[in-house]
Amino acid sequence: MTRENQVALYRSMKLIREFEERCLEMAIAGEIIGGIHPYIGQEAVAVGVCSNLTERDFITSTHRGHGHVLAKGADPRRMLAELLGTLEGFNKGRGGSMHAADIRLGILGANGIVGAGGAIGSGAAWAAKERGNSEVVVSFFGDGAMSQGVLLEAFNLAAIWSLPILFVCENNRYATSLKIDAGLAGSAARRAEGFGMVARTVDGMDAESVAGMAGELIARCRDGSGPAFLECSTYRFFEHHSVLEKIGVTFRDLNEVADWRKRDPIISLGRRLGDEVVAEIDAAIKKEIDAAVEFARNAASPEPKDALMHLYAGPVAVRPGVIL
Ligand SMILES: Cc1ncc(C[n+]2csc(CCOP(=O)(O)OP(=O)(O)O)c2C)c(N)n1
Ligand SMILES: [Mg+2]
Repeated sequence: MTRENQVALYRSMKLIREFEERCLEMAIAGEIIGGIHPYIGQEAVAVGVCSNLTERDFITSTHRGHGHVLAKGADPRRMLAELLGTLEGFNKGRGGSMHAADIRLGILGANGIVGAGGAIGSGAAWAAKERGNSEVVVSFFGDGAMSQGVLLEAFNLAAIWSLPILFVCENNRYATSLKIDAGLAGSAARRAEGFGMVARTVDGMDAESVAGMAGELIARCRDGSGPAFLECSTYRFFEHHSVLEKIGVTFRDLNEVADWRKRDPIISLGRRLGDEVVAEIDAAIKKEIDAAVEFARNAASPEPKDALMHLYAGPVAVRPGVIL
């Protein structure tokens, strides 16, 4: 990988880390109502995968979605404004953390329903295939989604119809408090192979490895070879949700958490880049997130009388003469 690409990966991971650390503080302080699911620790997955996408490609995301949305190019100012429920958010504050979406960038949304993004992604991939260009879809989900019926149905249709979609399973070993051994029979990647998909596993704590492996699989999707599956071995550094951080509840062995923290993807890549480059990028990102916080805090909230506006789409022209 070129140094320029390594710098881009580092920059994008650091942006997510700084954004999420600030969000976690704001959630614990009660400023982000409803709290957040922090993505801290898993940055290499979103960044490595999305480094292979263009603005024309699509992603679907999860309840732990901030990292995916930022890695796909969303503006952190408008994203934070969304989390604060303001009119400057890209969904006018109606989406919030778990439904943040910037459709113009192909971000089809974070999603509060575990496993649902796989079905939405397969639909988008079907549409892309109909359009006949080389757009692809990436659907991110957690290990917990692997046992949701809707996701397995999406695998089936994607494989039967040979859709241009990469399914990315972020195996962080837990679904809330449920350890993977107690929640998932067999292996995620072997299950995907059962649907006839090419399936690979990768070290999800290393952005360069993720970028390389995702690049190969996305290229296959783009050239019409059908869906593929990537299982990324990763770990979240904080608790499942900010409220658990606030009240100090943990479901995990703290030695295990400490061991995974030693494999911080940002520190590892930073070491390869050197202190000077890292210090410069870190300072620039801090400024960018400071500005995002100020922007979001100054943004206006919707009027209570408008609470029900912007919740449903108006008529959509599917194609000339077809309006739903
Ligand atoms: C269909 C559905 N069932 C249950 C929940 C409650 N829930 C929210 S997050 C979560 C755990 C998901 O685990 P995983 O998919 O591994 O993602 P992670 O939180 O580890 O990123 C559960 C069970 C939900 N949101 N949707
Ligand atoms: Mg999980």
